[in-house]
Amino acid sequence: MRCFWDERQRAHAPAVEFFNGALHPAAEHDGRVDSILAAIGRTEAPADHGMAPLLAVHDTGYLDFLQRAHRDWLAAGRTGEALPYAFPVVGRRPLRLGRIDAELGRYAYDTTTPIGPASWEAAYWGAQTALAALGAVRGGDHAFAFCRPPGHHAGADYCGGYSYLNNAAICAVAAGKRVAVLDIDYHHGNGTQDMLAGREGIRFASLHADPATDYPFYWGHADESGGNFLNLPLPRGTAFDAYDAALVRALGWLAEGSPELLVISFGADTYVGDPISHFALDTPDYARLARRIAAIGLPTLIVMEGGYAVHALGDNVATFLGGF
Ligand code: SP5
Ligand code: ZN
Repeated sequence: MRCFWDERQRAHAPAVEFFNGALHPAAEHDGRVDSILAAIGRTEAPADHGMAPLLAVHDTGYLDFLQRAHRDWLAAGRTGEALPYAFPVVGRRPLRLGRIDAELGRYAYDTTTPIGPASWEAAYWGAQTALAALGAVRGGDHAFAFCRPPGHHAGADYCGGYSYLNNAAICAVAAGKRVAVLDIDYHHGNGTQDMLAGREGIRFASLHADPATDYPFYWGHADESGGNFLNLPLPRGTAFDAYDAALVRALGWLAEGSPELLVISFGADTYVGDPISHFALDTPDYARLARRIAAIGLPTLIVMEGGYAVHALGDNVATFLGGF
């Protein structure tokens, strides 16, 4: 399978994230890169498709903010990475915001997604990596986009969950055909759902930890399905058999849309040893999942999302890709 990666994605190297009342070492750190690159072998660098495919799904003000946020942070006399601490309550009226802290809260929904000096460049080349892999799939093949930072928690005008640009949504819309988007990261793909809801010709299905117990809490509940999206939350402890049964359901529902292309948001944080997650898939299970998905016979773009057990991450990714 052709694999795409751009070295500029490495420069996003967050040090810390804030949750449960304390700063923790960032789970989405640059050590994930070598684990995956060593396991997948040869990669190709993307061409530059420019801003147009990003602007097709993201808000102009948000993209402008991402590009200048860290400069504005430094200009305010801060050091390190920009993190929000105050957030507008849902339904507050739009305001013209001046101070960087006000804007950070406006364009983010959590405190785990720091913006550093190289975050925009890394996210931009992550999106270009996804678009290059999409181009490779157009020939009728499968391709893997090693995107980093991840994308599926980012919405049209917000970052969160270590995500800044939604690579899967960018590609689903750029493809310009009937697309099935399958999200099999441990966490609900809230940004992708928000961006693709109601889009003609696109269906979105997500398997994820029950948001009653797990991040991102406010999306992905079982009764939050309808129209062009389907949510299948699963309890902590879910292992292969129950996961596979939900996958069969999701694939059947996606196939009803007669898709011409499958986009997979792939997270390896469903792994039993993941440090921030609570499912129980083992390394060989990723090949079984891939074979299940490949059996539907669609050209497939695989986009990297989460996965934090660095010692096993490369193996899990390579095993998944090998199953195709
Ligand atoms: C792309 C992706 O996988 N983003 C995930 C963001 C999850 N952030 C959750 C932060 C809270 C983690 N709680 C961990 C408890 C460890 N004992
Ligand atoms: Zn995840």
